[in-house]
Amino acid sequence: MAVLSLPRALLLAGAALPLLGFAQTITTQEGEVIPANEITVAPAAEVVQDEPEPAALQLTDAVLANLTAYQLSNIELFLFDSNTTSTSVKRTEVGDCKVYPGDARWPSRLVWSVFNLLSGGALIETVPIGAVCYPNSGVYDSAKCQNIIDNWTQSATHASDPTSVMSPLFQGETCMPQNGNSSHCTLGGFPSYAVKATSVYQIQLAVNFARNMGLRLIVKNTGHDFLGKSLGAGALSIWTHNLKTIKFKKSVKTPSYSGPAIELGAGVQVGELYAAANEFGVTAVGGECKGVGVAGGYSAGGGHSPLSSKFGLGSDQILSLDVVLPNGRFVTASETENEDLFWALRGGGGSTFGVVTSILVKAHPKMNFSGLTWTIMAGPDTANSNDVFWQAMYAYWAKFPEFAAKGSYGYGSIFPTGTGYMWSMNPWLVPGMALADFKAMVQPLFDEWTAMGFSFTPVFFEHDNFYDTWSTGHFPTEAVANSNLRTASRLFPRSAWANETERVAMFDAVRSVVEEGSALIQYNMNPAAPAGTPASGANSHWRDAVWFGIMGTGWAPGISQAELEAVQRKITDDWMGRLRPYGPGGYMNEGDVMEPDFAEAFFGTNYDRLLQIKRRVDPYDVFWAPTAVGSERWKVAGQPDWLTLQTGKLCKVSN
Ligand SMILES: Cc1cc2nc3c(=O)[nH]c(=O)nc-3n(C[C@H](O)[C@H](O)[C@H](O)COP(=O)(O)OP(=O)(O)OC[C@H]3O[C@@H](n4cnc5c(N)ncnc54)[C@H](O)[C@@H]3O)c2cc1C
Ligand SMILES: *[C@@H]1O[C@H](CO)[C@@H](O)[C@H](O)[C@H]1NC(C)=O
Ligand SMILES: *[C@@H]1O[C@H](CO)[C@@H](O)[C@H](O)[C@H]1NC(C)=O
Ligand SMILES: *[C@@H]1O[C@H](CO)[C@@H](O)[C@H](O)[C@H]1NC(C)=O
Ligand SMILES: *[C@@H]1O[C@H](CO)[C@@H](O)[C@H](O)[C@H]1NC(C)=O
Ligand SMILES: *[C@@H]1O[C@H](CO)[C@@H](O)[C@H](O)[C@H]1NC(C)=O
Ligand SMILES: CC(=O)N[C@H]1CO[C@H](CO)[C@@H](O)[C@@H]1O
Repeated sequence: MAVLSLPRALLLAGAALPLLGFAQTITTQEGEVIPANEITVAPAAEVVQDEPEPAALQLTDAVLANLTAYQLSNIELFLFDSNTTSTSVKRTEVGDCKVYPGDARWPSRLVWSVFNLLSGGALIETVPIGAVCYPNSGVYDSAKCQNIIDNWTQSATHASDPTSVMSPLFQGETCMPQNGNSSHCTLGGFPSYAVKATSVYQIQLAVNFARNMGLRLIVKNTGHDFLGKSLGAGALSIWTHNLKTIKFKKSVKTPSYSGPAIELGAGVQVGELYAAANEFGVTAVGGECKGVGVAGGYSAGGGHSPLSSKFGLGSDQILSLDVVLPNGRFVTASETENEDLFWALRGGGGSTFGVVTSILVKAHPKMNFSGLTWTIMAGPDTANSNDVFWQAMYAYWAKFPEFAAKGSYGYGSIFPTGTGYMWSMNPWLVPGMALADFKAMVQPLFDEWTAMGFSFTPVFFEHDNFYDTWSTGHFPTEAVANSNLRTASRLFPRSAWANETERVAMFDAVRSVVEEGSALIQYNMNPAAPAGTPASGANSHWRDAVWFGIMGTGWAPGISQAELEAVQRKITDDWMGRLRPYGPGGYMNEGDVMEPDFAEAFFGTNYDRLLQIKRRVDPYDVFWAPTAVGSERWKVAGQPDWLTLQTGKLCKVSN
């Protein structure tokens, strides 16, 4: 039999590329040379007994040894780091840039077709999400186009596409569906190919291939990232969205934890976790918007939550992680295995140390949630003058350390209306607090407000579980994918409240930024690590913060390059420049891609150790993302120094 001996059942239907099988061959045990195609070559996976998906199918030495023995053409491109010959390793070492489409060393279509065979048909050549709106794209479809335009602000539209992202700025706003009749569809910052990962072996293959060929490699889960980290021109992308395992474990014991836990595949989203936790009768930690990827960028970057004042950051929930390393090997990191990685992967940032395939997180008991919402208007023709609005805001800000200490999550947004402000609290809540206690906590502030003539109408709530608290209208609806918008953020430490003069100067600085047109999305919370949490690589600035503020602004389409530069510099240099003295930290997941000292702002005191670990596990920089640990060595070519888009070659920074 000329068929490789992997189970045929593993063959997946639907190869996405035309297979030019005749040029690719394998040699049978009888010495016959036959074409390599979906019939003769099974996916490069070994079934691992007792492992559930996605780890049930892994790329192993045994699989590669078989494929080598069968002399499958080009198999050396898929070997692990330890097995690569000097020539293939050299590919990574010689180039000044990652290999790019059009380069002599860019893989031929034949090579891509071998990859597709070995990955069970998981390779997808990129067609930008908006291409169906472009009459000359070859895939024009007016009904599909209309659907994408109608659903553009829904995160699911982008999460379910292999390459679409929710900050289109960083792909160059190319091939936007809304512009189908007036421009051409180009790839811009989109990757060239994506692997639709459903099993670990496909991720291992992609990592080995990218490393051996010197390709740019990216990881896209949902595409929520605000800094362009799930994009990259000329890249191979690993798309983790379909890794959807959710499993409840009644009792898990680690050196620091004993209790229930939930195992989450890399693609599980906040809404899916919350619904599952509700069914299991427990409370799980995630973000506020339903579409964010819990085990992806969210917990890799720390992850703040409505529950953070009680249970810490998203990354503090993690008991262990399964991860494909830059060398292609699949390992577990926990308190007792690969301890350095366990430390780094919890908060040290996505797309840096490997591809996380699943995480095991703590599950907390069900509890009551009390809180309130409001919408307050200020400005002419409203109940509040702008002066009283700011007076009221200062009174609220002044109590942040106190509210944080009581377990608050105060999540609000302030939008300039042109003549005044709209302040939505959505919501302010305290996990585990009874409504009477919550009302008592807020009363002194409300008394101050009443005395100053501030008009406000709180709407209180209490629920006996988190799912109802989250899903019954107290939180805003997730809306994404705005064009021409950029954000930045700051973490303000408790110590900034100690001196009243300095505290008021900080409030004045924030006020001045909002008065100049920035929105302010603010969070009052206490994201300290709860006692007993193992140390982690999460940004040290989180730990003493009581105020997290996201600011930023948009601009009109089609403005000149000089005007565009002015807006970008205003955000990074002027606005953030005013606030950095008070809040040196920023949040990497909701931060400024141009943050001047990103190592200090996004990682704090953990940067040096994170960098050491990065250099050890990824000496070739297989993984790179803007502002990620170790990213200083590379730069996207052709970008100005005031905004980095992902639309060019990734090249080494000359020194
Ligand atoms: C509407 C909205 C609401 C948000 N709400 C919150 C919130 O409440 N709390 C909060 O903390 N943050 C919030 N965020 C920010 C969010 O945490 C980040 O955007 C985060 O990066 C999203 O991760 P993702 O995996 O879903 O997105 P992606 O954009 O797909 O990935 C983000 C980064 O993580 C990397 N990555 C993804 N998966 C993996 C993996 N398996 N292994 C290795 N690297 C991986 C990617 O390469 C990329 O660098 C919000 C963002 C948006 C747009
Ligand atoms: C390798 O090939 C041998 C001989 O055909 C087969 O018995 C074995 O199961 C294969 N192993 C793997 C992991 O594919
Ligand atoms: C790769 O190296 C490992 C040891 O690190 C060895 O066991 C394995 O057989 C090698 N595989 C191939 C295909 O050479
Ligand atoms: C493009 O033009 C066609 C025909 O006029 C129209 O039906 C369609 O809605 C337009 N598409 C967009 C994205 O504006
Ligand atoms: C929990 O909230 C419910 C309302 O959903 C309320 O009836 C109940 O008394 C609360 N329990 C506690 C212990 O506060
Ligand atoms: C508070 O800060 C101001 C301005 O930096 C300074 O002049 C003053 O001495 C400080 N007050 C105290 C009590 O430290
Ligand atoms: C979730 C959502 O808004 N879906 C909408 C997508 O667009 C179609 C129209 O093209 C609507 O019918 C759906 O409701």
